[in-house]
Amino acid sequence: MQIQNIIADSDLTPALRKIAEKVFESKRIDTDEAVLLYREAELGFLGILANHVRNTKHGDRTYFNRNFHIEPTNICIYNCKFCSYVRKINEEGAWEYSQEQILDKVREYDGKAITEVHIVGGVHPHRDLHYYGKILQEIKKIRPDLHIKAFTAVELDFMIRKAKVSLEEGLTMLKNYGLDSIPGGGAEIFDEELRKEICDEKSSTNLWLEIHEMAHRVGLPSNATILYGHIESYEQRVDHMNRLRQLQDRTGKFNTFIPLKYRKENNSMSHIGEVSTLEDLRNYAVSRIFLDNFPHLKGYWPMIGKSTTQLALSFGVDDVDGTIDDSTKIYSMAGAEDSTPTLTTDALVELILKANRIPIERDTLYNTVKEYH
Ligand code: V47
Ligand code: SF4
Repeated sequence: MQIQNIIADSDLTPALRKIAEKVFESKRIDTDEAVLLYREAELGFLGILANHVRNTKHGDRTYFNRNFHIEPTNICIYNCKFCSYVRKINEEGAWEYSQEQILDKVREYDGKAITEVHIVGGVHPHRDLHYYGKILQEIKKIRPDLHIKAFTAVELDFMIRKAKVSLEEGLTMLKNYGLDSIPGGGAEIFDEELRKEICDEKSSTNLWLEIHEMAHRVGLPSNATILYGHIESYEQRVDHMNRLRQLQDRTGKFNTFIPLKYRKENNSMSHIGEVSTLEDLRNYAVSRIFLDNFPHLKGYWPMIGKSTTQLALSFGVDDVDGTIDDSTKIYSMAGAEDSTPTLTTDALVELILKANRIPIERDTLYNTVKEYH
């Protein structure tokens, strides 16, 4: 009923009506149509379309997992302008955990029903893939069942080059050491000009895409992110998603798209400020509508806060990430809503139930661990 009403709405421009028809017929929208949605569509219209896509894929099912983060170091050779986290060796505030300290963090979860460890950090100049690979190997000895999701494409690029092996060899070696999948970070924004402006030195767009394509080919699924809400245009957001949609058409091994809202504290782009919650919701919705071949859309709650996460469940989001016992510092240092990002499983379940959705505890690959009613 709602669908017919939307299409019959006389206030709707023909172009928006055509988009609505496509979405309700499960047809793909093109890049111009996605830009038009950003520019012209009302929030309610976007919500109905995105919610339709979400409900077609997942109904009310809303996923979370039990995970913890390890950030081995914030020492990094690069200087991304949006980064609040990076330090140089011996600079105040720099940290690097030893191998033993990292393993101790894993041991802290002995006996706890955690299914995933998420490991990301800075690109340390002295560490290659064998250094990190051996840590993964030791983690698997302590906890063979734990899924290791580790290292952004930017970290992988450096550690593989440092070990002087090809991408295919490096990724295969890491897989053999114990790597199970790759997180979505380091994508930032693919437009080459803009990438030059905000993170000139880090791995190029083509390399990011090549690493994920190769990872998929050697059997490592991955996620993808976008850093939005800074100086990018709508066209550049759509271009970013289009490159991901094309890659996903070839491999089908991306699980989740995660829009990351630029946070402004303690970095050299602070003067730009931040976009509104309204813009966050619009962005989730257009992402859900455009990325028809991505199974999941993640609203990363430590970044946007709990109430926006609940709202986002009506704008295409079906996944809220995990019950992060350990704190991730990437966002708290950049001024995210939640400076101590921890939620118990009960609290996360409650958050989803209060938004009238069904909480599903999942593993990293979206197999159901437990359904909550
Ligand atoms: O690539 C850095 C972002 C990313 C800021 O795959 C910032 O499940 C906002 O990719 N404001 C790393 N964002 C984290 C990441 C991630 C997070 C959660 C889940 C998954 C997953 C992946 O953090 C970086 C960068 O885009 N970031 N600084 C900032 N000031
Ligand atoms: Fe280094 Fe990542 Fe920060 Fe860029 S965003 S400076 S690559 S830690």
